Amino acid sequence: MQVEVSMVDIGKFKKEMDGWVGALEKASRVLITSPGVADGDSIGAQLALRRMILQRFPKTSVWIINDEALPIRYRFLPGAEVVYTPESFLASRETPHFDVSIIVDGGIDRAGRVRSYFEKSKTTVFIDHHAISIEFPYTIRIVEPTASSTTELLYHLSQSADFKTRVDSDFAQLVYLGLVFDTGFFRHSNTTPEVMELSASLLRTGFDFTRVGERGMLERSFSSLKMMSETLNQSQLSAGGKIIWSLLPQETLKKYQALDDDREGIIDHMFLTRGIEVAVLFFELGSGKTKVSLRSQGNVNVAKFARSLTEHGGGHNKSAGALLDQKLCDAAPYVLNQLEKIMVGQV
Ligand SMILES: [Mn+2]
Repeated sequence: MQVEVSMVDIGKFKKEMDGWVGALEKASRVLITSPGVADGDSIGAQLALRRMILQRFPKTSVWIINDEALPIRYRFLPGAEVVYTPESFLASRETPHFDVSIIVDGGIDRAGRVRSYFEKSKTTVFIDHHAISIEFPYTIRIVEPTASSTTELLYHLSQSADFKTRVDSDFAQLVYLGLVFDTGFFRHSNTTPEVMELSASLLRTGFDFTRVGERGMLERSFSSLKMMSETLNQSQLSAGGKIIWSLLPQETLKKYQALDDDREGIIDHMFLTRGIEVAVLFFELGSGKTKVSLRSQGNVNVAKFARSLTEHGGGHNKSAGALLDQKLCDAAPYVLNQLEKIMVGQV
């Protein structure tokens, strides 16, 4: 079998790196952010990036500010105590003025209130591994879709002559968290030989990788465990057993006092049901909108399907999502009906 090897080659970003490092040299205040609720890759990337910048430019002040509070599961990470929300940042009596602003693992369109801070900066930098992103006039774009994760891309940037970041056990575990999160513990198709080699070299720094994997990815609160149990218990099959789906209405989210990241992981269990081709989980958002999460075994391209539902849909072939302007009770039958049509046509 031919092994597909995708090398993350950062040589092509020479111009971008020169521009970025030049801006950092002159900067006294730097902002780092990520869109939405932090996941393992986005928080790993933000904290690793802060270390990279502070080691190379120790006189700079570097803030991490996200629109949403950091999920509890990530608060054990080295440096997590310096992750702010706009409220806690303003409460620290700092002014939201930054010379250089950097967004990692997704575009500024989903950065909420942090967007206004970002836009006011002289230099804006976008570092990502997603192929699709909105047009925003970033000063510098470093986007590498062959990277498994933002932390993989950042690791390579950190080892360039511009930064030469010391890879100690703290830095290594931040990069590692992004790798395990975005590859689903080295299961997804983005798990390249290079990802495994990089992980091996990170492990040699001696951090507690069991703790990073278990606390950073698998641990749940007791009420979150109960909510997962109820959601799995109520899942149903359709399309002759090819689709498994379930609902997470506001009522259930409230009953278990669910936090945003409590929704993580449920669909992964549904997806592993023998014989199914697509798993669908519907989340009711408070605003009368519905978020649809999709996972496919491979025959159905769920990114394409998500885009067919709405322009606010997309993702990867096997893992995608969409945000619908419909209530849960309308969105679920509509989406399942559309999906069944595709799957019946497929034979
Ligand atoms: Mn990512």
